[in-house]
Amino acid sequence: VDAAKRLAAYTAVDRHVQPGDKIIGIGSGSTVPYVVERILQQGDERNRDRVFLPTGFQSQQLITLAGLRLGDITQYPEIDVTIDGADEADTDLNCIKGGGACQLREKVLAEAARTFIVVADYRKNSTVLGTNYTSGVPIEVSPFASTSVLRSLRTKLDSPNATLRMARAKAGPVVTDNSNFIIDAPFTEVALRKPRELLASIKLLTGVVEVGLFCGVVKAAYFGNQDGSVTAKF
Ligand code: DER
Repeated sequence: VDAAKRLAAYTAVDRHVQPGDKIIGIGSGSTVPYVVERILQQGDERNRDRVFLPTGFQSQQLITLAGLRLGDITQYPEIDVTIDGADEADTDLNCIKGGGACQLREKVLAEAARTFIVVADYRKNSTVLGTNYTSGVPIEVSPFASTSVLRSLRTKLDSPNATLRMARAKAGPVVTDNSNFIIDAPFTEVALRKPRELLASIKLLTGVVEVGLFCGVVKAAYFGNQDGSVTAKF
């Protein structure tokens, strides 16, 4: 799986991080370290006058530990290219994101980018969302509203198994980089076949900060395969 992640990341960087690209968004998760690895291989000369924008604390650490210059979205509101992972992508490049609980900042940097690219291993390459990623749609919510959002998801949006994401290495719920909670909400295949509509209906719930459905924002997705090939979706 790691070889597949590296393959996807290297292909994406080689095709979409050009010499003229100076403002670069770096996503979150276990695939993006290979993106940074490949960018470093482009050499100090090329990276010296580039700025790298993070999508959370992990991404920030990745950039600083690589010795790359850290920037902020408030300084650089227009990004040349953002590359990020995904939990799943369908045929139309709609994605479920938020397995790493970073989807708010990820979506801000995805929408601010001229080009937004997804990189993943073969397990994320689906026809319909929810086929391979079955934990549910990650939804960032205000802690104050988390109980009412849970109730609305269960009673109004047909997600009876929606649950608050609990931390493993910390007592209590997962707390995001924005001091919010995450709810994972499984939906039916029928609902996930219309991700834009589902996204809109979830966003309307009071207390929802951001939804881990990325629709109409991915320019291309690269999936590393077990046989050493790469599948590209546009
Ligand atoms: O939370 C996210 O959307 C991250 O990009 C993450 O889930 C990507 O998954 P990965 O660890 O397989 O790259």
